[in-house]
Amino acid sequence: MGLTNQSTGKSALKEMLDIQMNSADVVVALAGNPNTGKSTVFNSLTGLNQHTGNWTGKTVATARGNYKYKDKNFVLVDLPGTYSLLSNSAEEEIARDFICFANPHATVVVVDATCLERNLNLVLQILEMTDKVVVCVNLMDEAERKMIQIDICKLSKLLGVPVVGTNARNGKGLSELMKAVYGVSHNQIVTKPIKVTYNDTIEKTIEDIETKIDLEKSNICDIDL
Ligand SMILES: Nc1nc2c(ncn2[C@@H]2O[C@H](COP(=O)(O)OP(=O)(O)OP(=O)(O)O)[C@@H](O)[C@H]2O)c(=O)[nH]1
Ligand SMILES: [Mg+2]
Repeated sequence: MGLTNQSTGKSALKEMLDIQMNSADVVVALAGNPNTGKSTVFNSLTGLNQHTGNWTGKTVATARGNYKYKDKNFVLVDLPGTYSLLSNSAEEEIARDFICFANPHATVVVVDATCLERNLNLVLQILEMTDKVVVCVNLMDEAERKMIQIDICKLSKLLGVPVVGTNARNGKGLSELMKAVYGVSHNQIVTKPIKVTYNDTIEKTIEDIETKIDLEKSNICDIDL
C-alpha cells in the first residue's frame, strides 16, 4: 500500500470501517496476540452492543461497538489477533493495516499476563508505529494463580505508556482502562514510548529508507502544488 494522503488517515479509517462516523467519535483499536481477551474486553466495555462487519475487499469479519465515557462516544474496533505486524495471514494483515494506516485516536494492546515476554514483541512493534498506546495486561487472575507477579507501574515506566492490569472476565480494571484511553486519546496523558535501537546495519538501512520516503513525499507535494 502506498503511503499517500488517500490511503492513510481519516479516509482510510472510513474505508476500513465502512461506517458513517461522527467527527466527535473517538476511535480505539483493540489489538493483541490471539487469545489474550480482546473480545472479552470489547464485550465488557460495549455491553455486547457489537456490530460485525466485513472489511472492504476482505472476507474476514471483525467487530466494532460503542461505549460512552465522560460524555464522549468511543468506537471500539476488535481487531483479529496477531503475533506481529509483519503479517502472515489475511487476518493479521487487517490488524496491521488498521494500526499502521487508519490512524485510530488510541490503540489498546491487550497482553496475556501469564506470558508477558512473548506478548511484548507486538507491543514494541506497535510503539514504533504510534505513541497513542495503552497496554492492557489482562488475565491478571490467571497470573496470580500461577504466582506470577507483575509490576504494572515499572512496566509503564519502561514502556513509556500507560499500563493497566485487568481481569476482563469479571470487569476488574476496566474503568481504569477507559480512563487511560480517554487520557491518551485526548492528549491529557503524554506518552514517551521506549525507542528500540537495532544494530548499526539495520539503523543505517532505516535511515536510508527514511531519506528516500522523505524525498518521495516532497515530490508528491510538488505535484499537488
Ligand atoms: N481467567 C480469565 N479468563 C479470561 C480473561 N479475559 C478473557 N478470558 C478468557 O480467555 C479466553 C479468550 O478470550 P477472548 O476474549 O476470546 O480472546 P481474544 O483475544 O478475543 O481471542 P482471538 O480473537 O481469538 O484473538 C476466553 O475463554 C475468555 O473467557 C481474564 O481476564 N481472566
Ligand atoms: Mg477475539
